[in-house]
Amino acid sequence: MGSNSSQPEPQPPPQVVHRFTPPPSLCFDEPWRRIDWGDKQSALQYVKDYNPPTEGQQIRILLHGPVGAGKSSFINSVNSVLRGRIYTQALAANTATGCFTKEYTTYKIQRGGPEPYYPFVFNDIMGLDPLKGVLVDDIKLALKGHVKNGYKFNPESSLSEDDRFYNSSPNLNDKVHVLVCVVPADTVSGMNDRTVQKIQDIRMEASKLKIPQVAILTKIDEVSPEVKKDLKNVYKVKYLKEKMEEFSANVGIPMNCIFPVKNYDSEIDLDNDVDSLILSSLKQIINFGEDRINFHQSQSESSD
Ligand SMILES: Nc1nc2c(ncn2[C@@H]2O[C@H](COP(=O)(O)OP(=O)(O)O)[C@@H](O)[C@H]2O)c(=O)[nH]1
Ligand SMILES: [Mg+2]
Repeated sequence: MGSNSSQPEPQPPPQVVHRFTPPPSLCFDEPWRRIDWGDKQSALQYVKDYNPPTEGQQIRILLHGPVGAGKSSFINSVNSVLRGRIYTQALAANTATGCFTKEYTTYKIQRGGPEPYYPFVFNDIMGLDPLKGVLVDDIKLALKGHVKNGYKFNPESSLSEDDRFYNSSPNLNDKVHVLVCVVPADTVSGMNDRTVQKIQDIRMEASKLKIPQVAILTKIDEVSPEVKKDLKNVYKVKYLKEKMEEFSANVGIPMNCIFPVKNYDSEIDLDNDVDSLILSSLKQIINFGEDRINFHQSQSESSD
């Protein structure tokens, strides 16, 4: 061995790993919207005790948004909060890998007690991809209750009246009562014009049918270190408020119908703050759904 053998081998410079680290956010001194963080129990009880005005009635909540927005996670999070432990697979069991083949599925949440399920149900639709998403015409059919469970959306052609999955005489429970647009906080600014147009088209149809509309801004923990550290900062972080305002201005959903949430994504235990935010949005969604049902009952349906 030569004399060089004791020399250390030249090492390559340490690799720099580029990871997206959100900058520290500017915060308001006081939250601009109130959440009673210490009293999750009353919001939970409100939802647990909720019953629609007429027996047998259910509130159908349709979530639409891009693949990966957090639609399934939101349904799973609601299921977890209401059932008191983390559920990750139960309601997403039939999620197909390809977005085109995803079936229209009604997700129910077990209640326990004399009523086996809660009187609100969820459907989700991959509706915002301008090229590959579910067609706006199919979303309109879903809103009116014409799409039966199990239907596989086809991005090329919409459901026809002679299809066995076409429900030609939808009842009040088949119709959608609240339309929820699910958008990740980090994509609000990069949304292309066609996506915005698609959201507006769907909204316009829902408005014609007098269906209330809500937006849920997910993944708020990923865009703000303050929120990641402490979810209670959600209504203090200026950046998040700006994103909500930007989204509101782009698609026309008023600020008081936009709710930031953090879904359960990797947790194994429930967290009071995560629960509180989920419950706060769910309570509003239920109230909007009830308004829609009351409207149905006070009007003879002429719109559809
Ligand atoms: N950090 C974080 N991750 C989330 C949140 N919501 C969803 N995710 C993750 O985002 C991914 C896509 O979510 P998913 O619910 O499958 O989206 P879907 O395609 O709209 O149903 C999953 O890996 C989730 O764990 C959230 O609020 N925060
Ligand atoms: Mg999904």
